[in-house]
Amino acid sequence: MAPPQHRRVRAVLVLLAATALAAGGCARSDAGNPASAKDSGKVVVACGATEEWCSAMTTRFTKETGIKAEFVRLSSGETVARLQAGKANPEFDVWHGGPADGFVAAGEQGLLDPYVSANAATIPARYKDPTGLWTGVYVGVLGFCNNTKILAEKKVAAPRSWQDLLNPGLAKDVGIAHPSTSGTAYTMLWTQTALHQGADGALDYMKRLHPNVLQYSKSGIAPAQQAARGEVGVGVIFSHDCVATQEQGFKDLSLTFPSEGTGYEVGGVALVHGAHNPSSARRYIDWTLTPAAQEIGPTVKSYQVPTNPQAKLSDKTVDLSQVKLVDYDVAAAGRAKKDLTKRFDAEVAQAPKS
Ligand code: S7P
Repeated sequence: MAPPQHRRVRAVLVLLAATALAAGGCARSDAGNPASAKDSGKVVVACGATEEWCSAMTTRFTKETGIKAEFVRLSSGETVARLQAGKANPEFDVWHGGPADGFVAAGEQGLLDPYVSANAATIPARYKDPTGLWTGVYVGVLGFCNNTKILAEKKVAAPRSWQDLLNPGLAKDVGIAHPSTSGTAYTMLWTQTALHQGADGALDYMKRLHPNVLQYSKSGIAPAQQAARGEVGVGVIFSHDCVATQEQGFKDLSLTFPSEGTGYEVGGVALVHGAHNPSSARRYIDWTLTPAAQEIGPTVKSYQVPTNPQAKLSDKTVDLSQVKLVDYDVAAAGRAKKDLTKRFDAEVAQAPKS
């Protein structure tokens, strides 16, 4: 038997080893627990609107809170792919901007964590998920962004219906994005689902439109530039992106809306699952819902409709009561997104042009 002082030393060593083990075990289990993850006082944002909007938002947030904010501008489908790739070690803390059906699709894959901000109380119920998976920050409406000069040369009137868009006189003269990457284009695809009572009718419409499509761009904003440069006669985009492009000096652009009814987005904000900076991320989300944050858009030519009823409207913002809207079910659109975009790719985009 060891002498008493050796027994005491051994007891202390055992105690130290046990403490170290416990601490190590604790650190290992904390690493997988977003609630107790460390927050380094910055927020990394996957941002779905324009570069200018993303930059203005993150800059102002930092100015008002002292919390550093970085962003990467990504289209909707790209964001879901990046969140999926980084699921075990997320590169983003918040997703801000882009149609909410993309957020629903991400939620289906466990890529977002619910967060009900106290500031969400002022946002109307139709513009937020009741569990806090996403909260709406703006609303945008799809429209036709027409290059009047090109259409005059072709002797084609500016389209005023989805039916008009099928005019053979517009062969290869319509710009839209690919719904797998673009939230704008997915909004258009789901709009057809609403107008044609389901996926088969929607895909049938998109097949008939296909000969008129010049190319399916990656980003939903690209068709505005295509129309502005005269590469196409019509771009199917969110109307505020057409207004912003007109403001860049492209005076030949005109805006029309489809008479059958058009689709709309609720641009979202959400907490990324397992975010490395969860408290900063929540503060960022809280802030995006304030009137002050939602009034920043027009300062950088982004004229979406704010979801916070207390935010002031720009006179360039579309009047939702003047546009016929389809019944757009964001949750259903999001749940269907994976399968519907896959079908679109196989049955429409990859089909040979006639
Ligand atoms: O320009 C702002 C805006 O139209 O950009 C988003 C738009 O869907 C572009 O992203 P995609 O490339 O994914 O289509 C809208 O959320 C936003 O209003």
